Amino acid sequence: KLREIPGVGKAIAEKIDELLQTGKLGFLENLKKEVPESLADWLQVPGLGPKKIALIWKTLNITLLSELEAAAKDGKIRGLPGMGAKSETAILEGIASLSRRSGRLPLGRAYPLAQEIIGQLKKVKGVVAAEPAGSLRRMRSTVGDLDILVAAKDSAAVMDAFVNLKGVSRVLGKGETKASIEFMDGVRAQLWVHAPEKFGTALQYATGSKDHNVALRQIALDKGLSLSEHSLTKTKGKGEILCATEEEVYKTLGLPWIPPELREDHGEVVAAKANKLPKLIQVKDIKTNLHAHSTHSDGKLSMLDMARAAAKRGLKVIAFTDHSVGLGVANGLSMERHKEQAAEIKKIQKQLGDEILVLHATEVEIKADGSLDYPDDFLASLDLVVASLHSSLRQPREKVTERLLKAVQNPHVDIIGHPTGREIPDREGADLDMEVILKAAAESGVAMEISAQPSRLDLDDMYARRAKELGVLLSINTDAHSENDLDMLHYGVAIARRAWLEPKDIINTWTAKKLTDWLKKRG
Ligand code: DGT
Ligand code: CA
Ligand code: ZN
Repeated sequence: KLREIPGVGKAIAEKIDELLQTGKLGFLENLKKEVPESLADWLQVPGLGPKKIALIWKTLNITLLSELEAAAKDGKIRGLPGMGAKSETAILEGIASLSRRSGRLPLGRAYPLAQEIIGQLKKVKGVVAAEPAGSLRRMRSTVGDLDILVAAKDSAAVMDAFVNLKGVSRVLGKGETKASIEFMDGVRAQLWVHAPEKFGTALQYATGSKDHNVALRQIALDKGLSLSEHSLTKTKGKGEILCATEEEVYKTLGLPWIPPELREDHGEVVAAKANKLPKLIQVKDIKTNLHAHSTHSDGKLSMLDMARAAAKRGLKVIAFTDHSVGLGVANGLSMERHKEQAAEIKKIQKQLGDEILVLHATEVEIKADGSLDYPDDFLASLDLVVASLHSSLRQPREKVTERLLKAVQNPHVDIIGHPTGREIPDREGADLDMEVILKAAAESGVAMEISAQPSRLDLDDMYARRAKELGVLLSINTDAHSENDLDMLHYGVAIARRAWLEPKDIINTWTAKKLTDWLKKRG
């Protein structure tokens, strides 16, 4: 019957038959004798295909990824037909990006995956609660693995559901209340099941960070208590306190509940003791989107549709920051085309009324020499200017810092977009002297962006927190190219929370009036 399937001929049918009968495939075994299996790893290196791999393997007689890397470093690839010094650099960069990729998982991938898993686990009978924990709950921009906590009286059913999730390739461990799995793409997830009356201590423990937990355990000890995953117990005599919620854990230790994004032992325990925790920014505080694209450059929606989508999400202002002329790949606008855009904004503003205010803006390229892609008088004529680095990111530290400084100090620039230019997980940001940049930003009054695009999250929390300390304003934007992108805002807000930012630190919390007054003053 196999041969009735379109595309399955005699050869394939025979192979399937052989696999089913013997569990082996002679054809594959022969191939494995001909071609070393480790060469398959090379295929993961971006830019390396079977032909080049065969050439390198047969001429240099190497088969391991580590040997390939060494050969590229020693300049042994450039002598091969069709290869040059550039190929060697490309191979080395490809291998470097591979090792980054196989390391930590971007939050933008981990978060939706965890939501999906949690949704599945919540359907299991007897599950009272299911929550993310670990670095995922603390919303780090990358996570090592997914930690998920479930409250249930009986663990068996939920453990089974977990190891049988769609896409699981390996079960790394499965006990009574703890299991660990690996998905096809190498992502790992852990499940911990606890009784509902102990869920508070369990969630607190598993959320971490490790350093935060160490600090809490010390506070517990000072109070004559020992804090564990299961409970708080008296160190002298008998007595056990069970906590169903995290609030009870912190309260028992004499502390207010600490938001997970702060739990890095970066001063939050001291602040909590003194009742001086920041009033962290929330998604609902954000009233404007000051970095968005339309079909005028590389966005997917017309300005009208995009503005409506933003208004639907409660935003009061949207700035269209389509790309500037030099970014040809993104259909950057000439000054001539800006006239059309200005006319269209006038028209759609009438249609939109006071639903949302549309600003005529630009995302202007910071060119390799530090100059901007439009002349100053043109920038002055726009409502708002975002300046961003998209090219020549690998310039030496001094040069690229100097280049960004020029943009920071240009009085017409209002926001520096995704300042380091990093892309998670493949591309590291420019080698900037951020301390110098942030001090200059404090002086010039330019706002530094926290890009909410999950592939950017740039500035990241450490820099954003330093920015606040130095008195720099921040701006959280989605850099939206589609309607869906508008829903990525919460990632940017999470990074801002990790940076201890409050509504007053972020220009997107301002009213339309306050914002436009600020923009006019800046010129
Ligand atoms: P990751 O996965 O590398 O991004 O980082 P985490 O923070 O998720 O760490 P992970 O997955 O090793 O452990 C999950 C949580 O378990 C962690 O946030 C806190 C808790 N934990 C792990 N090891 C220890 C430990 O040695 N002591 C304490 N107190 N807690 C720990
Ligand atoms: Ca983890
Ligand atoms: Zn952009």
